[in-house]
Amino acid sequence: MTFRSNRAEIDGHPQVCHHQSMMTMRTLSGLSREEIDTFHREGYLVVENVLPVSALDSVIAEVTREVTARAGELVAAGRLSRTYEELDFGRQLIAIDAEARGLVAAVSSGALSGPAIFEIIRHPGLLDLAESLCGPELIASSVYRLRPKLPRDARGEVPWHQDSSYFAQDCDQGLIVTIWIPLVDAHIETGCLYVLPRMHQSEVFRHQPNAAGTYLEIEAADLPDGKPVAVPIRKGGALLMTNRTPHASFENTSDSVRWSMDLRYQGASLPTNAEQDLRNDGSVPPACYPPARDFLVRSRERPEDVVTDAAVFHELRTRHRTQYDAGFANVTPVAEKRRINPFSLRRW
Ligand SMILES: O=C(O)CCC(=O)C(=O)O
Repeated sequence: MTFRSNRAEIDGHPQVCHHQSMMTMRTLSGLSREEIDTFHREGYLVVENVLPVSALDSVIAEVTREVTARAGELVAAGRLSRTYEELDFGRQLIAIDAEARGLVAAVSSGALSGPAIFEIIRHPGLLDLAESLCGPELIASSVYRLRPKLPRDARGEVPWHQDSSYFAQDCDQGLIVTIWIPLVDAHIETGCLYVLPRMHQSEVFRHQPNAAGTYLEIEAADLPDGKPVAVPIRKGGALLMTNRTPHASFENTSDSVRWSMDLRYQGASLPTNAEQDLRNDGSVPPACYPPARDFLVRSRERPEDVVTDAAVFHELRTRHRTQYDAGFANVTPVAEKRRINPFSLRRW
């Protein structure tokens, strides 16, 4: 397989994370003591069979509707020959992208925020995992990402980075858990994630924008020595990482799209804008990632403030982002949707 220049040296043979494969749904709610210890020691943890296929299939159906609707608009505008809706989830976007490249960006990242996406973010199985690490007052971050990684497409290759490189420095020492979930089986050929174990104990390494200006990356010279581990995950499983765990994903050499989502959670003691709208004077409440709106997703102390309505979720995050962009005159044109938000660039 092809690795990019900023990968750690791995003698051409990545170590592969082998985890117990259970065919039945996990019954344990939350993480065991041993799993928590592993997470804190290694900086990552694989949890299998945590999401029922039905919950993921709802997301797939919602994303497929969005892709087909947007493709329909392109057909109407004469920019696409047909919607390719007869193709399956792994292939429809490939066929569309071959004719109209803009559609991938239009559905990627945080562009979609429908009810099935909201239900996955607040799925009790995932919240139990997040609670085991972040405590019972749980904030979900609006910085969730939907990622279609197309075959042999450099746009989907994510260079080595720590998520903290995109966040406010005040949050470096806190824990923001990333829960990475594949919507289809993710293995080495389709472009699963790679992690550098035990490096999360270090500081945040130096990051720079990559050549395309789409991601922050740790350049080879700044990458710590260590043996990357490939982390294949089956549909229904999850990879948990800290905000300082270096990770990357490389080329999809299969012939089908690797769809995944990465979700983020933190405890209420870290800076968060979950309770605050943007101020009228345009100033921005402190948060680990101010451009996006957080929201309370589980609470024993204030259950009445937990966001449980998909329409409220959609409205909150859309209004916040619109006002943030307007206030800071950094409205991101559609063509630039995949560029790094100026907030994250300020740090580097
Ligand atoms: O899904 C990928 O390929 C990259 C994910 C990632 O970088 C993240 O979850 O922070």
